[in-house]
Amino acid sequence: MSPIFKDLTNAVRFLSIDAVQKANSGHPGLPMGMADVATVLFKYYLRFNPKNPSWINRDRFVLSAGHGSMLLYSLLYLTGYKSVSLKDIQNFRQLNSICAGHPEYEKNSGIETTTGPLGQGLSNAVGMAIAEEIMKKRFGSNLINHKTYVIASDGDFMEGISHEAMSLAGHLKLKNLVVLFDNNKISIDGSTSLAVSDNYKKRFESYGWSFQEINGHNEKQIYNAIKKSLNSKKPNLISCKTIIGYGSPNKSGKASSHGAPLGENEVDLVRKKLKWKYKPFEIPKEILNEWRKIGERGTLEEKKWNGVFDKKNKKIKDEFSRIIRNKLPNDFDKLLEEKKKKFFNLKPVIATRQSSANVLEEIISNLPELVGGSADLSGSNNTKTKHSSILKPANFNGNYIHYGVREHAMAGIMNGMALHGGIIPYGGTFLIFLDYCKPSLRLSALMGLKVIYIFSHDSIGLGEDGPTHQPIEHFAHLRAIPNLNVFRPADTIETLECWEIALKSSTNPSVIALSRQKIPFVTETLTKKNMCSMGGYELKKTNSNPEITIIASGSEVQIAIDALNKLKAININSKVVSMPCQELFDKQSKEYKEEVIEKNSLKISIEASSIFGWEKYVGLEGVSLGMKSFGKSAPSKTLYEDFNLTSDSVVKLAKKMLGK
Ligand SMILES: Cc1ncc(C[n+]2csc(CCOP(=O)(O)OP(=O)(O)O)c2C)c(N)n1
Repeated sequence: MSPIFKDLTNAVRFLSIDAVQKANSGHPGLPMGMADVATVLFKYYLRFNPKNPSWINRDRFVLSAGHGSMLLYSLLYLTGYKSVSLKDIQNFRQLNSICAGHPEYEKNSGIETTTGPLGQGLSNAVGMAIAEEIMKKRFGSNLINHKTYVIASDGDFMEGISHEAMSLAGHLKLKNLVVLFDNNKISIDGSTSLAVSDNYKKRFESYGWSFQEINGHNEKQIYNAIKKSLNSKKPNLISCKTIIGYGSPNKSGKASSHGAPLGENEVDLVRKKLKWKYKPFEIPKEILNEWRKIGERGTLEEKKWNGVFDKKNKKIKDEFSRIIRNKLPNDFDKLLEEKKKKFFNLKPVIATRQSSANVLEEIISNLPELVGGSADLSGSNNTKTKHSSILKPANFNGNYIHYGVREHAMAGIMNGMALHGGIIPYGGTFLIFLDYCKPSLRLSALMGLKVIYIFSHDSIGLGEDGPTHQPIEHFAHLRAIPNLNVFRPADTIETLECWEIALKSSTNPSVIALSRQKIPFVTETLTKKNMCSMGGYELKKTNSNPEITIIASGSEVQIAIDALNKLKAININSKVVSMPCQELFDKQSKEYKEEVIEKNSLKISIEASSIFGWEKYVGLEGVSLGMKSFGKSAPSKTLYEDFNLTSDSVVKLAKKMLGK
C-alpha cells in the first residue's frame, strides 16, 4: 500500500470515527472496513464531478449499506462536494444536517439515493443500471456510457429483495453494474454464521453474474478486480473480504464496532495503531489536496462530454434536455384534451384497469421516457400496450419490463430509474400485493420521486379470487403515507385525469388503483379542467339544498348515483361527491371543501375498503359504509350485497339518519 493511499484511506476512517464519536451514535465499523475499497473506487475509477453532482453521465455510487453513511459523507467532503462541509460532518446525525443518520437522497448533493432499509440500495442500483442502458440505446454510447457502483453488506444480501433484484439483473445481463460486497462476516447479532450459510460464488453465478473474491484491504487486488469488471459481459459481484472496524485494536472483527461509537480510549488506540497523528476532524492540507485532485478530474471529463453533446443535432439535444429536466412534451396538454373529448363521446362501460390501458395506449407513443412493466400481471393490470416493446437481456431497445413475480424489486428498481433521470417508471401488480413492495413504495414517497404504481383489482369487486386477493386495509395504509397521491378513479375520464396528475407530479409518487370489474361511465359534463386535481368534486345533485351528501370513490361512485336516484324518488334530495384522491382534496380551501361536502347535510361515505379515515369527511353524525372484515370468495355482485355495499343500504341509512 503506497503511503499516500494509506493517508487517503485514513482520512476517510478518522472523519468517520470522529463524527460517530462526537454524535455519540452511528456506525463506525463499515467505513473503517470499506475505506480501502471506496478509496480505490474513487481514486481510479469513479467518474463524477463534485462541481456538478447532477451531471447526467456520471457514474452512480450507491451505498446500499446505509448504516455506514459516514463513509459516503467523508468521501463527498474530501472530494470537494459543496453539499457536505466539515461543519456538516461535525453535525453528523443532528437536526437538519445533510449528514443524517442514514443517507437521505437530495438532488444535486452526491447522495444518489436514500438507503438504510437494507437491500433497497441494491434494487435502486439495478434500476439505475437499466435506465443507463435504455438511455444509451436511445441517445448513443458516446453520450451515455456510465457505470453503477454499489457498496453492499451482509445484511443487504440476507434481505429477500436482493434475490429479486440480483436475479433480474443477471437475467438482463446488466454488465454496467458493479457491486462491491463488504464481506466482513459480521452483522449486529455477531458472526453471520449464526444465520447464513450461503455459498455466494454459487449464488451469484447461478444468477448469471461474474464473481470475484479479493482481499478488501489490498489496494492492488481491489484495483485489478474493478478493472476486470469493466470488460465483463455480466453484472459484477466483487466479494471484498474485509475486517469490520479495521484498525481498532479491541473492536475490529467484532460486532461491537458495527453500530456504536468506539469510545474515546479506543479511538486513541486506533490513532496510534494507524499512525494518524491529527486531531479530530483535522485533515492535513496535503492529504485534503490529494483528495480534492481526485474530485477535480471530473471537471475535465464533463467538459469533454459537453463537447460530444454539443455536436449532436438540435432535435436530439432538445429531446435529451427535455427528458433530463423531467418536462413533458409541449403539445402534451393538447393531446390529453383531444383524448378526453374522444373518451367522453364514447362513454365506455369498462373496468378502470381497461380505462388505464386505453389512456396509456393513446399517450405512450408521445412519451418515450415512459417505461412500464408489471410483476407478471401484464394482462391483468393492463400495463402493456400495443406500443410497448419488451426490454430483453442485453437489448435495451424497449419501454416495457417483464419484472417477473418480483413486486419488491420492481418498486425498488422503479425508484432507481426515477433517480437516474430521463425515465418515468410505471409498474403494475394487484393492490393486495402492495404488501410485497411497500418498503420501496414508502421510499418513493420519502425521496419524492415520480414513480407511478398501477394497482388493479382494487377491492372485493375482484370477486372469486377471494379474501387472499381482496385488499381491505390497503387504502388506509397508503393514505397514511406522506407525500403520496392515492388515486381511485371512477371511469375513463377520471382515469385519464389521474394519469395526467401523476405524470405532472414531479416531487411525489402516485398510486392509481383500478377496478377489475366493469363499471359504468359516470362523468356528467366534459370539462377542460382536470376535476380530479381537486381531489373530490360534486358529480351530481338533485337540488341546491341536499339533505344528504354521499361521498364515494372508484367503483362505488355508481352505487352512490343509484342511491341518489332512489332517494329522489322518495323526495329526499341528495348529492354525490366523487372523491378520487383524498390527499388532493385535503389541500383545497375550507370554502371549497365545505361547498363540495355540503356543510349542512348529513354525510354518508361508501368505499369497498376499510372505513378508517373516512370519519374526517362524514363527521360525528355521518356514517361510512365499507369493509370491517376480510372479504369472501364469490362473484363480485354477490359480495357487494353480502357486505351491504349497495344503493339500497345507502337509502335505508339515509332514511334512518333523517328520521324518515
Ligand atoms: C431492512 C432492514 N432490517 C434491519 C435493519 C437494521 N440493521 C442495520 S445494519 C444491520 C445488519 C448489519 O450487518 P451487515 O449488513 O453485515 O453490516 P456490517 O455489520 O458489516 O456493517 C441491521 C440488521 C436495517 N437497517 N434494514
